[in-house]
Amino acid sequence: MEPLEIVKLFAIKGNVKEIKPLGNGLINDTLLVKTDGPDDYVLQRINNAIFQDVELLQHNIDCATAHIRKKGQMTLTFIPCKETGKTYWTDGTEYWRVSIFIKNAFTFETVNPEYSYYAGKAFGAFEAMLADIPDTLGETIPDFHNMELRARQLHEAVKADKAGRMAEPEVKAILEDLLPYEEEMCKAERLYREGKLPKRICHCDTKVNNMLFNDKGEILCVIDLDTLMPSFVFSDFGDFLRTAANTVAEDSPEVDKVDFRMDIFEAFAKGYLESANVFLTPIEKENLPYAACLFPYMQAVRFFADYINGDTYYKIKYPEHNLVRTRNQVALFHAAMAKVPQMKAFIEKI
Ligand code: GN1
Ligand code: MG
Repeated sequence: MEPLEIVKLFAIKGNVKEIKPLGNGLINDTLLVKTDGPDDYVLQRINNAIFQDVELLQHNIDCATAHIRKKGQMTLTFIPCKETGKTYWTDGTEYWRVSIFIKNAFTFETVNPEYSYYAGKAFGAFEAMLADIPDTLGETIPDFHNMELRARQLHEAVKADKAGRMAEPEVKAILEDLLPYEEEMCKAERLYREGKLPKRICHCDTKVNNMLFNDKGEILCVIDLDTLMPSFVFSDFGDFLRTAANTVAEDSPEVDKVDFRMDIFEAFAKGYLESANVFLTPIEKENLPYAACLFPYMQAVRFFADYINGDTYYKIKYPEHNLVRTRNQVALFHAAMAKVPQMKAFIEKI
């Protein structure tokens, strides 16, 4: 079915004038639907190979957006399907959903320290807002940010060598670079097993471009809620810095230009702690510098495993795209690791 036919299955207002691509997510297909009515819409095809339980995914989103709206905060509004009343439509093969396009909002691929401070406040507040949600949310991708699982998946990819890429000398070198840190990076799972680290409702995809800003640099709301699920707070803290504190984009081939920006870290950490201090435990706070290293590491492992598997997960624009992303994230990981003492000192100071 064509996007135009699909959007008409939802209770939208007005007539559709134009449909065009929107944003640059790596998983779903996103379209902007312009109408002659009061609202324009975002039409998305949910990647069902990755999100296998769309019913649960939309349940999480419906509960979270209702809870946030009840607290008077801005969030995404999903439009029900006319026939079923559910916030998604499926023909058994494809899964689609529609939300209201938020006007006068901007997304960014990079942010300055001032915007990072606002982002920190917003994500801390987002987690605080969801801390008392009465519904039970499930893991839309089970063990999504479980580093032990991601490490295991890398080992399986290496063993299976489906795309024959283990023969590339650089691939072997990257593997040797990553392996010595594996145990250290799996610390969160150990703390969890020891009962020292809680899971909370987190966003789990706090890339810079998953936030809507107004023209003053304030956060209007957090978008891309597919991965909203119980996780460690490290997810939101670490993944924001992974994208925002990198001096270049996550897929920039200019590896020698990769660095971890302390000014962004400090601004974000300050904002985050201002709003999240009310619920964070000492262990969570103490480990925020670890989170800043964990996420480049985990993303390197994920991009790398996908490259070795023959690029089956992330959308790629050219054959070496996942390898380029891996090099970049490995460089960012090392840059962040080198700054852990500075990060610790800053967290202690505030
Ligand atoms: C994916 O959908 P998008 O592009 O916002 C991925 C994230 C990665 C990110 C890397 C469900 O996010 O976990 O960090 O790409 N989402 C999923 O850019 O795997
Ligand atoms: Mg996105």
